[in-house]
Amino acid sequence: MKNITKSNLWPILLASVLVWIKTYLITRFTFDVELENFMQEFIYFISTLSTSLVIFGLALFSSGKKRLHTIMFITFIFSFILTANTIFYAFYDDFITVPVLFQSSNMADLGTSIAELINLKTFLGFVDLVILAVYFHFAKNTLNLEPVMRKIKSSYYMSIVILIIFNLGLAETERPQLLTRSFDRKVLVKNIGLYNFHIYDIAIQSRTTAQKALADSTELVDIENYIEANTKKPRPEMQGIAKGKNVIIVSMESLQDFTIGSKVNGQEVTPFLNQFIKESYYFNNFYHQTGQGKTSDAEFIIDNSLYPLDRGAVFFTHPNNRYLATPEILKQNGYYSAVFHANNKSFWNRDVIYKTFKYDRFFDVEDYTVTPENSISWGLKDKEFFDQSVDMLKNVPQPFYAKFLTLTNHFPFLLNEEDKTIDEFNSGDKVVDKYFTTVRYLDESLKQFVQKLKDDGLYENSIIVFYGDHYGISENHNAAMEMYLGKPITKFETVQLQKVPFLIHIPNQKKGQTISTVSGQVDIRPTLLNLLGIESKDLVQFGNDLFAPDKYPFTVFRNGSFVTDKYIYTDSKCYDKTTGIEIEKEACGPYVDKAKQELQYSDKIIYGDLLRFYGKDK
Ligand code: GP9
Ligand code: MN
Repeated sequence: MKNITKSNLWPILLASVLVWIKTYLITRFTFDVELENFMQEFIYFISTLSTSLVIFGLALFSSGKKRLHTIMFITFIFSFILTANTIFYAFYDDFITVPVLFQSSNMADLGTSIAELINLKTFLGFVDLVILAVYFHFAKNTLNLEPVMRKIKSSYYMSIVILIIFNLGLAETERPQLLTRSFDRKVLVKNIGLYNFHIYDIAIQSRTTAQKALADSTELVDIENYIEANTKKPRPEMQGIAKGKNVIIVSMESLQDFTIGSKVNGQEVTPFLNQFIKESYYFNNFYHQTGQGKTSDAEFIIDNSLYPLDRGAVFFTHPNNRYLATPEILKQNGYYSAVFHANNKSFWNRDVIYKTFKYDRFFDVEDYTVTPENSISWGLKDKEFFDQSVDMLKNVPQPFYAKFLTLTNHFPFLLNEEDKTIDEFNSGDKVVDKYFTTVRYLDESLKQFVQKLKDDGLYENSIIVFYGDHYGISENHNAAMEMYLGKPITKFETVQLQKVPFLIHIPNQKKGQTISTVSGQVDIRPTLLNLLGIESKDLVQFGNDLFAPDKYPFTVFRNGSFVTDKYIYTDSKCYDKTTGIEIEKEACGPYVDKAKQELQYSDKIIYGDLLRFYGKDK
């Protein structure tokens, strides 16, 4: 031990450890990263060590006084980043991201209160800088500042690589798909540490910026021509039938269409929806089109009629693009828009992208009364959620566009005994068995919701839209699903299982209609805008009005699979839709290209931020 201070690595190791421990202590007590068990605490504890070692390692390449200056400089940068984040966090309850640095209005907000936020504690962020300065000053003549041998440098970095792999491995087991499904910045910081989070953030940013920089307005012209050629005329008798009405749109968490009309142990799974469908327009060939962004992808598709991205969640990767989302279009027509969701506002980066979409108000978890009694699993129970939401909705200016995101029917489908009103299924697969009980709970909550809208006088003037956001039961549960459905789940069936319920209810509609057009989430926006009588033919959107008499029977999934009235294409195989039998690929041929084309166009819009040219390109 006595020799370590004689080693030429000593100043570097000392500075790394100081930054590491300082960061751990300060962030642990300023950021509200909820660490639930020892493993999470351990991951969080070690997360900063590798970063500080990597960066301070730069000092290996200098010697003498220069090495000390490099170390001091790096310590200053770390201290600055840490302190900036603690100040920012105190105000925004969030971490700094690259786009935030360019949001001048946010910064202005911060500017006014920055003085109040700075206190003595703020300077703790610089404590190691002071320690090092004093120590280096008095010990400079005894420190070993000789050049470091190449061999030592490589083993130094090799050990860090091992440490990083160890850290990421632990984080991945604790939080699978951390980096690909990173929605909550707190979750990221909790698992990879503050500084690595910034590196990750910069990497995402530079990828975005590069693609955007190369884009030009002619690309949008091609896409607009494609869309124009594919847009069908709306049905005149449907156009404007809901003019001036409020829109209430509900995301039904993980609800798949196979539950509609189905039973467990002789008990109906969705009695309310089965009834409501009879009084609504119900689309029974409607598919979700989400990717890794799950609920947020569904929201993205519905508000923009664009496809989500092939990887990652667009809410997270491109929240600051120019979009022309439904709230913005409706705002131009006198509407107020709001989202109701009793979850942390930064989940899926919603707080940021909702501003981009021009939502006027986001009622997040802070707006609700959440207690251990009224919540389960992911949070506030849906019945409570709707109850509290409608009370708030009463004060929202009309006409409004209000979106409600439910939560209880989310994997792992937990429910208190007293909320279970039907039996579980009996496949032995817990997930599938419980799913039916939470679906039933969701169904009951929707019933109460509609009733409360009626009781509170909001029903008469509102159209009600329900959609399933994405699948609830993944392919990992095929065996149990085969037992339930009584048939083998082939690739063909898997595609059919991506159907989610979608229905539109016009107030006082008594007679429903089941419409079997092949359709998907991209079609919701054009359909809605036409019902509201809002001009939409020039919009850049891939969906089509589902009431249009000659709607093209074609729905593309995010992975390139698609469904038409005659065929299903998946896993590079073409199936006859009526028999489910694989047929020669040529039959699907022309659609394969169209599917690709459409997805590529949509990706180009997002990666190239092409809508910033909208309206200026002609
Ligand atoms: C949480 C809710 C569920 O806010 O959106 O997310 P999911 O995992 O379904 O995307
Ligand atoms: Mn969801």
